[in-house]
Amino acid sequence: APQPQRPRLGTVALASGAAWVLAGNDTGVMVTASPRLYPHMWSWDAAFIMVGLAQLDVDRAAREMETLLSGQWADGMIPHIVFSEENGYFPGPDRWQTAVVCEHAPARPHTSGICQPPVHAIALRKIVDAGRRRSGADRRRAESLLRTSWPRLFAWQRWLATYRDPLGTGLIAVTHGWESGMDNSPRWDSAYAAVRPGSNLPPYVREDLDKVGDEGERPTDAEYDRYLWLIEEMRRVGYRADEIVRTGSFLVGDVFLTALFVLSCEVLAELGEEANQPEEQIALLRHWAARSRAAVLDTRDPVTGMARDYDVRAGKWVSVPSIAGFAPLLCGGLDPRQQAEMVAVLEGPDWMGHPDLVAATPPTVSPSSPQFMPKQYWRGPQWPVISWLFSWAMRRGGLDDTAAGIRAETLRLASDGTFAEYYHPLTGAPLGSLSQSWTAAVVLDWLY
Ligand code: 9YW
Repeated sequence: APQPQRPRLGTVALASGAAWVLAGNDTGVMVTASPRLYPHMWSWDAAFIMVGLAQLDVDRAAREMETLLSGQWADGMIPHIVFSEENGYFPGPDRWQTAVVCEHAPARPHTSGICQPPVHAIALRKIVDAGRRRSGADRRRAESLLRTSWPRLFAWQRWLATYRDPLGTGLIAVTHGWESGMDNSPRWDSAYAAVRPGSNLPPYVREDLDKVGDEGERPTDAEYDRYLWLIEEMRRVGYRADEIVRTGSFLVGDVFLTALFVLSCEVLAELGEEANQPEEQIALLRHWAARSRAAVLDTRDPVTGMARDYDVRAGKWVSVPSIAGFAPLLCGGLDPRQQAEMVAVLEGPDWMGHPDLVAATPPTVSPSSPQFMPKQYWRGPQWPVISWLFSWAMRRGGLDDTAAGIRAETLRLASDGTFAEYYHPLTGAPLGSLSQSWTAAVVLDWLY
């Protein structure tokens, strides 16, 4: 395979570089997602950042969780952005107006009005484990965080189970592509095509385009109009969760997010047992996990075996060859033969084993697919954070060899030391923002 051209860092230099990125992006109460492009706290980024911080400083990791939870809505939703005092990102608090129109949103900190994938229980697990490996103050800090944040994370899982299961099957739905974390993945193209921005969409100016090397690495203006239109719809109904699911233009059962929901329910149930949390709540988590795991397995395409999203508004399956098709490898539940087959596809020539890839880590879209765009955001590039998720979940599920391979190959890609948001699969070039916190955080976790 072709090799990337940049200087490669050794383990110690790479770990120091990663710690340096996290320190550089730290405002004191939050590690922003990146220095210029995203100067605020993003919900799922924060979870991965905690995973990295836990290796460096248990107290700092715990404070990150507390900052995130200070933005939790009264109904349990963890918003996708907790805003810092910085400007320079659009849409900011003035556009969202959550505290103005929604009684559940906190007045401070400012928050957005949608959510992101639930991976926070994994972060809590990592902080608790790091605290227990150390002694004295770290252990006490982690145990106390476990007691205070467990009920909050339970409320978050319950919010998803309550408001985001429109079919009643356990397939958790998103009401905006941003909620999936994979903003412009081709998974959402057909659902977005049906979103018609109204002529009364208030005007806006994007702030992202001059902060990356090349505009072609970011979503298009037509995509942004739809992102903003959905927010406008939500604002007009006061961000009422039931109303958005009933009337919003976009509603898709997200199989990848659902698999993460399963994992988080299970991890939170385990933590709840360790911390003597209410038995009926632990039982509920296990019940949601079982239901949603069955829902993930039920999405599989009868021909390809790949998991699929379901467009609730259009009433149809979405069969786009994206990384989300491998969701069952995150949440488990396949029988051994089916699982081996799916691993073989992931490691095979259409995915990680594609001969033109610089590193054998999962691209977001198959390089064999006509939709593959190697430098365009969620339409092809490799995202280290997605590799970390697969590696972590596969190790948990007993797929140690595949997990170890993904770890080694992603570290090789990231050893250019740029900590890029995403990488060009065919050249290894760093793309999007550099010094991206979650990239640094997962590298740190892997090196410890
Ligand atoms: C945006 C912060 C976020 C991630 C998302 C990613 C991107 C924000 O950056 O969205 O404005 O484009 O798609 O997953 O949380 O890193």
